Formats: sequence, C-alpha cells, structure tokens
Amino acid sequence: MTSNEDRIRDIWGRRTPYASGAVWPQRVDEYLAEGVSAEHVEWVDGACLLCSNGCGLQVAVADGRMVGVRGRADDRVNHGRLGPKGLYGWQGQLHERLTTPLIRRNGRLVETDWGTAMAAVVERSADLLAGRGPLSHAFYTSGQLTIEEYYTLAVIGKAGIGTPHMDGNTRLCTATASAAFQETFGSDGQPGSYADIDSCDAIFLYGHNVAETQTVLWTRMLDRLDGPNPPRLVCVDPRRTKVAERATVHLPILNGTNLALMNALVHELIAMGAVDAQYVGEHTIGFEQLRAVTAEATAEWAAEICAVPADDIRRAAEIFATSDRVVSTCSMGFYQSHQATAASCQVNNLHLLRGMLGRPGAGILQMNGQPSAENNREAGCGAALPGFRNWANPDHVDQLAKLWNVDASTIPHDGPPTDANHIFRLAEKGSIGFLWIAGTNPAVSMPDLARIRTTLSGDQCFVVVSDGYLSETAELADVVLPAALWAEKTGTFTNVDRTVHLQNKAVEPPGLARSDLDIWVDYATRLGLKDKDGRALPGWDTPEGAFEGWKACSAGRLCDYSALTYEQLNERGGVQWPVTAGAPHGTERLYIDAHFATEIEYCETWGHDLSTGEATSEAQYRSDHPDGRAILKTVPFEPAYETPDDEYPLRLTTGRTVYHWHTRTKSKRARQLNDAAPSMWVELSQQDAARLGVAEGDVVRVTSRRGHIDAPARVSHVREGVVFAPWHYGGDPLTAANELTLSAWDPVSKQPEFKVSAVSVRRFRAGTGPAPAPTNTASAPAG
Ligand SMILES: Nc1nc2c(c(=O)[nH]1)N[C@H]1C(S)=C(S)[C@@H](COP(=O)(O)OP(=O)(O)OC[C@H]3O[C@@H](n4cnc5c(=O)[nH]c(N)nc54)[C@H](O)[C@@H]3O)O[C@H]1N2
Ligand SMILES: Nc1nc2c(c(=O)[nH]1)N[C@H]1C(S)=C(S)[C@@H](COP(=O)(O)OP(=O)(O)OC[C@H]3O[C@@H](n4cnc5c(=O)[nH]c(N)nc54)[C@H](O)[C@@H]3O)O[C@H]1N2
Ligand code: SF4
Ligand SMILES: [Mo]
Repeated sequence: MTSNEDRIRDIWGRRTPYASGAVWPQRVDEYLAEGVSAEHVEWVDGACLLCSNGCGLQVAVADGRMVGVRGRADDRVNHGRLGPKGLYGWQGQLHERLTTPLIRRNGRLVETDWGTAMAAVVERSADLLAGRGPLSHAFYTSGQLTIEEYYTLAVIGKAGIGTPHMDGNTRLCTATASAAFQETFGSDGQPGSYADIDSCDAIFLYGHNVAETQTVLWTRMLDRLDGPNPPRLVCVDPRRTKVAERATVHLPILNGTNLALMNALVHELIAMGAVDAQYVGEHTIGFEQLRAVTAEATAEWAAEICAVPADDIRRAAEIFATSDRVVSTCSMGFYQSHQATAASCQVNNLHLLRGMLGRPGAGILQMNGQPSAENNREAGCGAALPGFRNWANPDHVDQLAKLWNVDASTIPHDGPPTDANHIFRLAEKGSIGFLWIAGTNPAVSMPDLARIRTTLSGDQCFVVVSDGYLSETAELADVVLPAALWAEKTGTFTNVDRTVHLQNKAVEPPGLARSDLDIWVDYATRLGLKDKDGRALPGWDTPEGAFEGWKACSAGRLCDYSALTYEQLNERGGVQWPVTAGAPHGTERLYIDAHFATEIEYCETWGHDLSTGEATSEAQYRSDHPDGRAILKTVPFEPAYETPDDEYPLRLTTGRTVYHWHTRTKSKRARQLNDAAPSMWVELSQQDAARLGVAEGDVVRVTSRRGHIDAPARVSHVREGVVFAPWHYGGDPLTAANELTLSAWDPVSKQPEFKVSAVSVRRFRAGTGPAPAPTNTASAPAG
C-alpha cells in the first residue's frame, strides 16, 4: 500500500517489474485528505472518471463527504494503482459548484428554482417543435456521463423528438477510433485488451502520450520495460515525451504527416516479405489495392515529408515485421488530423497484414480519451444509432422502432446524423434554435473560439447548459442547470478495453444539483413524450431502469451487455463486454476467430472513401463481398489543410499535460494539480527559440489566421519547426489555444484538426523567470 506520497513529483510511483506472460503485480495507491484516518471512513466501490483508462477504485466517505480514494487491488484494469488525477482530482468537486439553476434575465444569469428553469426550457422547446419541428433541436453531450444517461437521452432525442442533430464532444476525441474500426472491421468496438501489454514483445504508440494521459497504463508498460525480456517500444510523436525517452525508435515526425509515415511502414513491411499471406488471403479483402496505393511510399519518400531519417522508419518497420506479438495504440496525434481515419486504418492494416489480432499480446488499442466516450458511441446518444446499428440499414432502424414502440419514421435515418461541427454551424445560423449542452465546455474545447462565443451568446439559438460548475460555456447560456457529478450519482461507464465499471453513489450532490438522468427524464415528462401506445418515453426514471433498457437494446450486437448486472459489477469490479449468456463473465478479446463484423446484415456502415469522405453505396459494399472479412484500405498522403508559409512559418500542435483535465473545471480546483501547472505556456524547440531570440520564460505572441495568444515560452524538446501549446487554459482569450485552431476536420470521422495550424511566433516581452510548465514531463526544459 502506498499512501499519501507525493505523486505530483513522482508521477508513476514505485516500479513493480514483471516478465513477459506474468501477472502484473498489485500495488494499491491511496490518498486521504489530511487528518482523515482509513479506519474512520466508509469505502464505496466505483472507478475513476478522469480518463479513459477506467481504474477501479473506492471512494472514502466520512460524515457524508468525500475524503479520499484508493485503488481496487482486484480490478483488472489497474491492479490497485491510481495516477495523480485519480488521487487528487476528486477534491475539485468540493469547491465552487453550481447549487441552483440559473436563468438569463435582462442579459444576466440569476438564480432561480427548478420549476422556473425547466418551464423556460420546456416552453422554448415545445414552441420550436410545434412551429419548426425536430430539426430545430440539437443535443451536444459528452464522453463523461454514464451509460444510463446517454441511453436515456438517446431515446428522448431519437424516439421522442426525432432529431438527427445529436453529437458528443466524442467528435473531438474518439470519432476517429470509431470510424477506423468501422472502416476496417465493419463496426465500432475495441478488439484488444490491456492484458496484451503483459505478453507483447513490441509496443507501438502513435500520437499517444500515454505517460501523461493514461498514467496507469504507462506504469504497466514501464513495469514491463523494467522487467526481464522487455518489449521493444516505438513512439511516433513530434515531442520528446517520456514515452519517447524510453523508445527503441522515436520518430519525431512533423505534425500533419502521419499518413505518409503509415503508408511507408506498410510499404516496407510488404517489401520485407513479412506479410502473413494465408491470414490476409482468408480473412481480409483489399490487399492488392493497399499494395498499389503504397507502392511508391518508400521509407526515403516518407523521410522527406516527415523530416525523420529513412533508416529509423525502416527500423520501426523491422520491429513490426520481426515481432510475433505487437500492441499498437493510437491517439489524438493521429485522430485530430486531416487524414485521421486513413492513418488510423493503417494501424489496423499493419496488424491484419501480420495476422496479429485476437490472441494474447497481439492487440490494437484505438484509444478513447474520455472515461465514457465509448458509451456515448455505443448508446447512440451522439451521431450514431444505439448498439452500433447502421442508420442506412432499414432492418436496424426497425429493430429500434420495435424496441421503443415508435414509428420507424420518427427515428432519424434519412442521411448521416449531424456531427458537432455542423451542429454549431446550424446553431450559428439559427436553423437550430434550441441547443442543449451537457457535460462539455465548447467555449474552450472547440476550434476557432471567437466563432463559438458568438454562436452561443447570440439570440438566434436558445442555449441550455447542464454542468457542475459555471463553466465558460455556462456563462453564455440562457438557462444553466446544476448537475450532480461523479460519485454523486449511480451509473456505469466503459473504458478503452471494453471494461465496464459501476460507480455507486457515494455522496449527495451539492445544493439543488440533480443527475443528468433525472434532468432529462423531467424534461421528457414535461414535454409529454410518448410511444405509440401512450406510454412515457423513456419508460424509466432510475439508473437501473435505464441500464435494463440499454441491456435490451444492446442484445445481439457487438457491444452486448445483456447478461451484465449491477451485482456482478459490484462483486468483480471491471467486466469486459460483450457479456452474454454464453460469456457471462465477459470477453477478453474480440475477433479471436478472425471473423469480423462486416457481414452486410450486421455491419455498422458500408464504409467511405477515405480521401473524400463519400459514402460507399450498399450495392458497392455488397459486390465487394466482405462477408466477415476485414477491409484493408488506404489512400495517398496529402498535406495538412494549413501548411507553413512565409507569414506563418511554424506548425502549431496542441495537447495535454499530466496534471490537468481538459478545461480544468475540476483540476484547477484541486490544489496539488493546480499548483503543478497553474497557468499557460507554449513550447518551442531550442533551434526555433534561438532563431527568434526567445529565452526560457520570455512571453511570446503566437498568431494564426484566427487569432493570437500570449504566453511564457518553455524551450523544450519539441522538434524543430513545431510549437506545442496545452489547450487547458480557457477563460482568457489570450491563453486559450483554441483561439488559434481552425474549423476543419477529417472527411470520414469529422474529427477536428487540432494538431496542425500554421502560426508565427515573436518575442513579446521579457519574462519573470522560467515558464510555469512542468519540468518532469514532455514539457521539461531542454538542456
Ligand atoms: N492528464 C490528462 N490526461 C488525459 C486528458 C487530459 O486532459 N489530461 N484527457 C483525456 C482525453 S479526453 C484524451 S482524448 C486523451 C488524449 O491523450 P493523448 O492523445 O495522449 O494526448 P494529446 O496530448 O492530445 O496528444 C498526444 C501526443 O500527440 C502528439 N502530436 C501532436 N501532433 C501530432 C501529429 O501530427 N502526429 C503525431 N504522431 N503526434 C502528434 C503530441 O505531441 C502529444 O504528445 O487523454 C486523456 N487523458
Ligand atoms: N486544441 C485542442 N482542443 C481540444 C483537444 C486538443 O487536443 N486540442 N482535445 C479535444 C478532446 S480529445 C476533448 S475530449 C474535448 C474535451 O472538451 P470538453 O468536454 O469541453 O472539456 P471538459 O473540461 O472535460 O468539459 C466537460 C464539462 O462537463 C462538466 N461535467 C463533468 N461531469 C459532468 C456530469 O456528470 N454532468 C454534467 N452535466 N456535466 C459534467 C465539467 O464540469 C466540464 O465543464 O476537447 C477537445 N479540444
Ligand atoms: S489513469 Fe486515468 S482512470 Fe486511472 S487514475 Fe489516472 S486519471 Fe484515473
Ligand atoms: Mo478526448
């Protein structure tokens, strides 16, 4: 047991090395507020909700208040460990919470009661539905709510109101993971398992700073790296992250060049004769096309574009070619990019070419970032039908119509559902007149913020915000509803490797705050949403009722929860879906028989052209005969939307630091986390800093075509030509990285391009000391 040690300084804690094939040792991490003793608290089971890793934990409660957390030793995900956010982040929930609804009167938000607030919401909603119909309505939600909440809103939005305008901030986060799974395997759904780390002989991390963003997953990798027969590690990241420091090969490619690298890795693998011809022949289609598109993509060709040595690209390909069990992870460095889906599909393709899937140690982890991003996708709360159903397949729509007892015509399926980029565009123009935002803070997290602020503050669209705090977005709303947060309500959520956890309610929410589930059921009731027989939609008002509804909806689909119960989750901690009568304790890996979800009656999509985003027709899909085989596809590399020129000569990329969670609503209110990274900085390479006459700590102005920010410079190990900015520091337009980013997205996943904008940097004024950036992370000072 390691209690109350300084896990700000020692981010990953004590090593517990282990050998390939052994079980990852337990190590229980605990943090209790000062003066609290472990004997005097009650422990409530749950899991951490501060990233997609989903570490099992228990919440310590004393006198009705949260006073600490400790990891669950028996949980399959973390074997007891917690990282800095997990240990300290909960304290942020104790401060500056919203405790009453707010309503805008004469331009100002004033306190009100629930009756008044909900009446205002329902009146506007009912008027618009009567006058302009369902297309006037949009719901923009989260990757941080519970399955029960997502599924409840899915039923309200899709069966009750019937609007196609529903999406989650998962669009900004893991839309590409979902898209890449659909294009390759026919359906969303993570094939691999965290247990693959225990026996792999190589790990490839593509645009994934796991050391800071899934700290406990990194401790698992570190424990392998420090044990006997460690895996070889390949890291693709323009910064020298802690991952890069441990890598066998680090490829610090220019941001925006991922697909060039991936096409070269595939080219070199084929050239080395490392393809498992039997596996490819039996279980895939599209090999000849893949070979043709990558025919010219040699290591030398990619080296020019990515600005890394050709030999390093070949070494990486060799590691893949000579390993028997590779784990690959892919994250925002790949997903928030102009050819995001294509690059991420190439990661899937490498595994297929070597037949490395569905067995221990050989797995793909297309990452989720947020703790329940997966659930928004599967429950159909966003731009998808529930249960990975295909909106273009009338049988799938009929299944839902039957389940919900509504007309199939109510369920939006005339065309693809609306993505968040377009929802905001329609709200900007007023064609969406009612926008409900829950569990996300787009006034900081969306690209091109000046535009988002105008959209949210204008009169053309009525904006409802449910949040636990008065966020930058809530400040612009017409009605603000105080939401219960994690551990103040009961509900389930699913992590990266399909592990479902149940968080039991541990404490009461503050003041009048209510759970999102309660709020949405109240809204549906007041609106009078009914099924064909006049029964209330949704037909539940408790988390367990919603969970039962979701189980029925998921039955028979890849994400099948039908045999999972709250009891089992409480007994065992995490359980991996699918959980069915045939697999009552869950399923470690998908596709162990190499039979994929591409049958035409079953699949979630007919696929897309990865260059243009144009949908493949059903007829075309049928004539390609995937029939359970995976689909190999790629397209040629194209340059990013914005590339450097004389006026904007540098490439900005944005991302995270270990100590903060996104727009910091929680982490800035947790003392240890806030003190560790209190304010904004930007990172420059030594070469660029020297050229620009910038010294450590000098305030620089970073300017793009959209706006500018001012911040102290950290001269770090980011590669030459690239500027890195954390995007956590909203609130002040002069420190919010998204003032600089552009409204552009991948054509298939529609995930915004947060990782490349052209910028100029100049020294603005002298600093007062080193930049306020961490020194023990990727942001460490150079030299
Ligand atoms: N501490 C912390 N942890 C988090 C979060 C948090 O806010 N804070 N958020 C969670 C969420 S929602 C998410 S989505 C995940 C994200 O987790 P990550 O994807 O690991 O996080 P990022 O920092 O956005 O980006 C990862 C890396 O991509 C690199 N990169 C930038 N541009 C490119 C490029 O063009 N190509 C390549 N190959 N790499 C590039 C960056 O240098 C960065 O190190 O983290 C989750 N975990
Ligand atoms: N430039 C740049 N921009 C990015 C990214 C990047 O890498 N670079 N990453 C993108 C990614 S991956 C993501 S995931 C998004 C994240 O962007 P956001 O979702 O906007 O960020 P959060 O700060 O997590 O906002 C979540 C909000 O929900 C509230 N909340 C938490 N729990 C609950 C709950 O149970 N109920 C309700 N009603 N509210 C709750 C929190 O207080 C907070 O205000 O940002 C994206 N934006
Ligand atoms: S790795 Fe993620 S889930 Fe685990 S403790 Fe840290 S923030 Fe929480
Ligand atoms: Mo994310």
